[in-house]
Amino acid sequence: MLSSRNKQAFSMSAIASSTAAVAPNQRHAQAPVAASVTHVEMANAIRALAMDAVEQAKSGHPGMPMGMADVATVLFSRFLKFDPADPAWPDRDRFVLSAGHGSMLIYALLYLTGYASMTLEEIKRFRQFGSKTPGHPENFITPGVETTTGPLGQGLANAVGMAIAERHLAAVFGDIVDHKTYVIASDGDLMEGISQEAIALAGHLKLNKLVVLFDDNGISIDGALSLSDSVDQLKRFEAAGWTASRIDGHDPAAIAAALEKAQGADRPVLIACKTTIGYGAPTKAGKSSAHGSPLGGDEIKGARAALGWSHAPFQVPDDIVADWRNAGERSKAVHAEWSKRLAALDGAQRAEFERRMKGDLPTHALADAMLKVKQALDASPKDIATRSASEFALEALVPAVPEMIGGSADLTGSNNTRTKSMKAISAADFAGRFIHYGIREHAMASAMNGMALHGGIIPYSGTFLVFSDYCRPAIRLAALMGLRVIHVMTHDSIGLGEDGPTHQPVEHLAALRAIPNLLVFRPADAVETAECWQLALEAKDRPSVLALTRQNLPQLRNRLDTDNICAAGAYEIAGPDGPSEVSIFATGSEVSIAVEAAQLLAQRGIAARVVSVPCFELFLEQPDLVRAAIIGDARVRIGVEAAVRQGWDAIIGSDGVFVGMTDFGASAPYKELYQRYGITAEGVAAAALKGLG
Ligand SMILES: Cc1ncc(C[n+]2csc(CCOP(=O)(O)OP(=O)(O)O)c2C)c(N)n1
Ligand SMILES: [Mg+2]
Repeated sequence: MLSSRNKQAFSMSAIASSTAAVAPNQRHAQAPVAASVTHVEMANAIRALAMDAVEQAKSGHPGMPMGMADVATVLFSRFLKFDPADPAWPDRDRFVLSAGHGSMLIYALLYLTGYASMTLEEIKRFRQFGSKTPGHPENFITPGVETTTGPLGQGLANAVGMAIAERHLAAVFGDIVDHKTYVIASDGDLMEGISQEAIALAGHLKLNKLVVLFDDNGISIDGALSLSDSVDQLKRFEAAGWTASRIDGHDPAAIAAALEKAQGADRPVLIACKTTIGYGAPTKAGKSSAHGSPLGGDEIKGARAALGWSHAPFQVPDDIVADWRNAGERSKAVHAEWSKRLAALDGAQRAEFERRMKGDLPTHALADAMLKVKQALDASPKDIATRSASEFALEALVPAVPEMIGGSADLTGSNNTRTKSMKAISAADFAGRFIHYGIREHAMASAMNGMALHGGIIPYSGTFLVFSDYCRPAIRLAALMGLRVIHVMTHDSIGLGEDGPTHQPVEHLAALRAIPNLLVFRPADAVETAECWQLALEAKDRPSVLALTRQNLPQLRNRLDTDNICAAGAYEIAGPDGPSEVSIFATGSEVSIAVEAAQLLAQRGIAARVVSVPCFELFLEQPDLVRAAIIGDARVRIGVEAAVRQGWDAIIGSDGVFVGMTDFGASAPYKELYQRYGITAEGVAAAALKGLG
């Protein structure tokens, strides 16, 4: 099945001369390694490792790595700026394997180019517990893997965020930030809806250092792509403001020429690489049967013969490994030059760059900003919506924490995420700190992951809480990866009123709380909002959601606490001096209702305390004794939240009383809705009386 051209042994120098007419791009283009082995041999090393590892694991996806081996070989041996000795080099090109099922492609590349942690032993342990070679690439497991991929489309949108981060940091720090973001994306990546949002945003922002290599193999799991798709991808990308071309993805000269051309692009670049899935496999190449299962002994034997690869499983001849290692050394000089440029930077600027890339907060500035906010709220309390309280906090936090990049999915005025001084990021000026993501929640959340992964940026965004569903796959990955991204999600209950049940979140808090490693904050007033912002910023290894109200709320915290009282996740906000018969636990807008209910109960001689629970996760992480003290020993426990009960039993127990929602809400003024659903001080007091019997 191999064409004679593809069988032909291309020497690296032959490729170099075939593209010599293209002007090398100053700092990026590095001379091809003086190689003794052929391109085909280098690519076949990837193919062989992929089929052998999948075979040994008895599971995995050999087709994609075998199909994209030529593209990856040209990229990694001639274009990608990277240093296996320093996987965290801030100015490395980012390589994103969006088609994460092809994980053996990147594992083979990491091994061959010389990442110390990727040994042949790890390749042999593909997909085994505790290996560096999990089923899909996980950036927190494997050095050299930039992001965790597998859910199709995410990697592509992550890459858009990385490319935005690069442009922004270059605008702030100059030429110590100057790298590309390369993506390998499959048919599935481009079919997912998120890809449309991502490519539209990338095209709009003219992210000219973003290059997508599309594995244009016309095959997905069900069979030929023609079963389900007839999009002209070139036209689609061009319509979004990209430059797009199609090449033979098995022709190294064509691949090199397309990548060379991409170096000087003035907009994002799509290179559709026509490939054969499972390239080399005698009966399965070009078929979906090569996609996601071991090829089998006979097929592998046939593939070895067709590819001219006579070596034993997992064996790559020394000269081929040596040439791959040379490819891994290619950027050493560029790396050294970069280190010199960094060292030559003004000391303060260098320290600032290093601080940001490490993800350390400007501790003093942040503490000063927090104090300023708390003093202002103490001096003149604000009975405002928590979305406005968030804006008030941001006015102090954004200048203090310059790595914060805000945004909104077209709800800027409703989410209150843009402070007065913030300029918008645009294609013409990336120095701004606010992103108009457009109505693209999913790509927004995923691009934020990419920014956080890039480093140097703490992204925060805005949309309505009900649309957290549109962000959820990306939020889940942020939690899995442990990324500091902060989602401001306003209009957090029936308290938004007239927009009605389509916009009133009911199950969303519970659904978000179900995601491990995600902090879901629901502050009760302006002071709690500031404290929750601080906690979200300080949560270096996890994402946060701030659920904020549309409606105004009274300021309940009227004492200046310099400590962050929300840090324990829950605390008694009101209560009698002595023991209580009733404990009322509430979050956000329902805390003031709970406080009123306690007052009603006090009038009837019943002692009730109120516990504000701004963050379930932080509360449930407290030591047993702390948790027990906050929960207390009142006879009746009541939970109040304008949302479903799910999750609340962890606090009130299965015998606790819950005042909240069981249905979707309705379109009406919010005060009337609270009345009709019984989420009122009277309702809570009545529930307490009933509980007391
Ligand atoms: C969001 C999402 N849906 C479904 C899947 C399961 N899945 C993995 S690969 C794939 C499609 C395979 O086609 P393609 O992307 O073209 O990859 P190829 O077979 O060409 O390697 C699917 C549906 C997934 N990983 N992510
Ligand atoms: Mg495909």
